[in-house]
This record gives sequence, structure tokens and C-alpha cells, in this order.
Amino acid sequence: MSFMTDEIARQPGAWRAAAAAGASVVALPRPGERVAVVGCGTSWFIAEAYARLREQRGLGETDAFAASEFPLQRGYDRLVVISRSGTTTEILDLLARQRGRCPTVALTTSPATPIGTAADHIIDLSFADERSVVQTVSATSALTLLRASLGEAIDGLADAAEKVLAEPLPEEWIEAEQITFLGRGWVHGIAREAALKMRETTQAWTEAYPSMEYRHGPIAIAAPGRVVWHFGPDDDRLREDVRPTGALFVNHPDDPQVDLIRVHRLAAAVAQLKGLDPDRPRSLTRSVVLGS
Ligand code: F1P
Repeated sequence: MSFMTDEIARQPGAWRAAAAAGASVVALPRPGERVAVVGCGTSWFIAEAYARLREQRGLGETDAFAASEFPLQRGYDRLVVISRSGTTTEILDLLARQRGRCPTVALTTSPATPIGTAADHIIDLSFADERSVVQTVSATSALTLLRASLGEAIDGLADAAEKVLAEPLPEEWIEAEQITFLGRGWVHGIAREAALKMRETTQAWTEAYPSMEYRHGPIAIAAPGRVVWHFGPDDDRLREDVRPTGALFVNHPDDPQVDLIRVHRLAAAVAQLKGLDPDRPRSLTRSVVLGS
């Protein structure tokens, strides 16, 4: 068994712990603050999901950026960074540049790393730390904590995750030649994370778009043997437009964060089938530390 498989299965328990922690975190943004949320890779996509959710709930303007693309000329009331490793170069550089300019808070599973002193406040997610290079439980636990802090109704997520973990994985997903992931609003971050997870773990060809953008070109990729995976309700009736292409349209009624677990499991299963090590994907390291 890979570390990744074990970490995927740990999600319900870790989400319960994260939900309890999220209700009482004080260093996170207050209502009305103008906030930037930043990460790299998976952490960037979690940042995007949280930023959109916070703004949707009317809690204040919230922008998400890849750490390397942060607009330094802008002023924010608070900077939230997400980094499992606590050692990612672009994150540490940004925290150093923001010191004294705006309060910073970091979510990390590794508080005893440089991020521990680089950020003004640390939210310790060490209960969700991982040994696999690819992120599953750490990222979804960070999102759970952030959603809890926004007052989202997340009580049923862990129970729903347990059900998804016990489901069989359909052969047509495992055999798919290509998968495109779609989602609207905060769910676009989930779609991007699903696409990255499949790429990192299985070297698969995946793409991700905001749902309504899909008709503006990307639908040309849909064909028999390929999958279009829509996270969240398909209010835009994309299923009907995908049907004539012959691609399989996948859509579940679950919360998109719960549905993401199906993609985690799919990634692990496809990696195994291809003889790839899901814990040590090609060309990846646990964190990207750049030389000076
Ligand atoms: C972020 C990250 C991962 C990616 C890879 C390199 O790291 O980009 O998302 O899978 O392993 O690091 P972190 O800043 O969250 O530790």
C-alpha cells in the first residue's frame, strides 16, 4: 500500500479535527477585511476555493494568487498563505516582503520549518501531515478548516467522505484516455486540483476550466473514451452538450470536496495500473526549494 492510499483514507478523521479547529481560529481574516490568499500547486488551488467562498459569503474582497504572481504593489489587510511543507521558496520570499506591511497567517502541517518564524501567525495542521509527495489529506483538511472558519455547513462532509471511500471505482474512469474537470465559483479550485492530482500522480492528460468556459473551445477535446467530470450541480446543462460528443459525463450530487476523494482514489488506482509510484511522482519533490 502506498502512503498516498493511506492518506486518502485518513481524510474523514482529519476533516473532523480540522472542522473543530476552524471554528476557533483567531488569526484568520475578519469580516470586511481585504484579503489575499496565496499558495503554490495544490495549495494555490485551495487558496482559490477559499477566496471565492469568502467573497461569496459577503465577508470581504478576497483574491487568490500563485505566490510567484503576487502583485506586490497592492495593499491588503491580511495575507493568508497555505504551504504544507513550510519551505516553498516563493512563499517564504513573499512572507519576508510582507513583514511589517500587513499581518500574515500561514496554514501548514510543518510548523517547525522556516514558515514558523516567517509568518506572524501559524495555524498548525500537523495532524494532517503526509509522507507522499502528492497532497491529499493535508490540502482537504486545510480547506475544511478554512470553510469552518467561514461558518460553512460542513458537518456532514466527513460522513459523506466515508461513503465515497467505500465505493467501487468504475472501469470507464480508470480506462479514460483524457479527463476534463469543470466547476463554477469556488468549485473551479477543486476542478484545478483534481486535474493536477491526476497529472502529478499518473502523468495523465487532464484539463480544468470554469464550467461556462467549457463550451468556448475545450469541448472540442470531448470524444468517446474521454471523460468530462463536473464538480457540483450542472445548472448549465452541460451534460446535454457533452452527450453528442460521446464522452462520458460524470456528475455527483455530493459536496465537491467530497467528490474530489473519488479523483484521489482514481489517481492512486491508475498509478498502480501504470506501474507508477504515487508517492514519488516523476520530476516532483515534496517542496520546491529554489537556489539563490
Ligand atoms: C506545494 C507544491 C505541491 C506539489 C509539489 C511541490 O507545496 O507545489 O502542491 O504537489 O509537491 O510543492 P507546499 O508549499 O504546499 O508545501
